Amino acid sequence: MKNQWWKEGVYYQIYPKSFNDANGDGIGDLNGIREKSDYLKELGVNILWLSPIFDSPHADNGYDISDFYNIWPSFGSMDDFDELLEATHKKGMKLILDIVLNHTSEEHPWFLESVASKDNPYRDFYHWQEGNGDHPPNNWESFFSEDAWTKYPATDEYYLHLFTKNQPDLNWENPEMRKKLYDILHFWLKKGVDGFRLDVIPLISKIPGYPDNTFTDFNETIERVYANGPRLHEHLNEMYNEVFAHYDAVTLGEGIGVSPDLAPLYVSDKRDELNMVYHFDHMNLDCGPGGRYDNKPWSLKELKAVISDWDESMAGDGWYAWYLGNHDFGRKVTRFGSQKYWEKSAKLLAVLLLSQRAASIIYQGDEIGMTNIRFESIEEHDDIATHNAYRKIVKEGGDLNHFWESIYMNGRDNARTPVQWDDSDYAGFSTHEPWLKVNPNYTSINVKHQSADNQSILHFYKKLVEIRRQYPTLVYGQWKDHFPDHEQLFVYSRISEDQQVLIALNLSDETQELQLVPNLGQMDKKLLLSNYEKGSETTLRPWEAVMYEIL
Ligand code: ISL
Ligand code: CA
Repeated sequence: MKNQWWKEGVYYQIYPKSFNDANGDGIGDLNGIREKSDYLKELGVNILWLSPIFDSPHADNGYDISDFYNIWPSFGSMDDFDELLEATHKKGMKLILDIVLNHTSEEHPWFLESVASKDNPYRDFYHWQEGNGDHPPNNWESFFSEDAWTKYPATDEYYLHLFTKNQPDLNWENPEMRKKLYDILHFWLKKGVDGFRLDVIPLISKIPGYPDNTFTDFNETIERVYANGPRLHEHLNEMYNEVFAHYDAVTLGEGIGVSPDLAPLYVSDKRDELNMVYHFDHMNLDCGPGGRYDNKPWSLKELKAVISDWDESMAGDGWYAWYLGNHDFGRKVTRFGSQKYWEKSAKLLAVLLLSQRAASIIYQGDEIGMTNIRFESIEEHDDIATHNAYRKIVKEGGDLNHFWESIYMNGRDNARTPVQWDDSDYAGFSTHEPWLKVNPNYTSINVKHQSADNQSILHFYKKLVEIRRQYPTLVYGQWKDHFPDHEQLFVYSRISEDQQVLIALNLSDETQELQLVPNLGQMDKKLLLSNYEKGSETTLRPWEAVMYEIL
């Protein structure tokens, strides 16, 4: 297996709207990111991923692009972007952009042309269909709790949108449309960006004839109906040949609907499609049959199985990216950690994040253990997905208490509250009231406090990122789970020819016996990292995490 910068780099995802506001209007911006480039450099991350920065009406916070060639004015200008790119490169870091090629905004000029008439040359850039009598063309439901088709009165036809009606899906069957997308990618790559995170890329090829969905489980619907369409791999291969073959740039696909069995089709070295995908299998562990608004307990055994299945699938050929939260989910410490052992569990999760055979992605604010927030009412929420789901549950008379508990655990706004820089007003994110409420715990959880405390979560992350750099076996080494069935302990090794690291994690509020690891006491070893002061070799305390080099 070939070593590559994009495999071993530590990624840091920035949600620009919430990262840092330089001009005091309550909205994070590109200059705000540039102001923090020393902070990021010191943290040790080396690839920055920016959630979409293109011009957009922000119905879905930029995942609805109206102009691929310009920056959203609230984020800044193209000059600001060029300066950010230069500053990032000067500091030895790379920058990748998040781009949406499955759909545009309804305000994109192509769509405005497309709605105008049935014979407009842009008509075929989107999916237009006649209704079924008074009904939409089929029974598809969008990801955001509404019909996936909306009727446009002027021509009496429906257009397809797998997300909100503000996000019409592009028709990849149309070669001119594809060519225009490739031109966009070339434009940014020529500017010097180091790659792309490709939003919902598995969804670009639709099943011809748009047959009805017969699955009741939404995840199954995603995998078998919306994602992995018949021409998907043909399109990805064409995009590679037309665009990415000409640059040293990374492609990270958002692997929605991608199982470990299907993943090699996307990322095998032999296929010239994408470099990596990130999957959703662990993100779905706490979702009941009703999906993300139907929260249920998760188990460690299932999490281990997810990691093991993916590791096995990618072991010979291919690579994936690993994360424990992003802008679409609850904060990882609230979801997978412990309330009682907040600090210990945040550190343990950092180890879990940065010790897999995959590219690690840190989500902004996780390096200080930012937590979920409990909003008082639906009005305080911004996320359109949350609003739609709420409307639906009210309409259908569903269980509102369960809905709120699910939102508290996994609502998307949890991860979108402003980054907590210090304990001044608005957490030092802005001098103006931010677009989304600051988590009230900013007075105790913030970067300033943790920078000054060398036992903090922030310092722990720095150490860990450095260790991952010093121990390539943590990136490339084989992965071996010692006790796949244990419900509290997660003990695994990373093994290469000349290096071996043992990782032991206790994901519970109780002390656990560790003699489980045969001969640990007799082994010649060096403690690389621990989240308690003095480690013991026979027990692991609540949420204790240790990493040994086996000599
Ligand atoms: O998992 C989800 C729904 O069950 C989502 O939160 C999300 O819609 C899905 O992961 C796809 O995400 C991406 O595309 C969306 C955008 O809203 C998300 O922010 C983006 O990450 C539409 O562009
Ligand atoms: Ca601003």
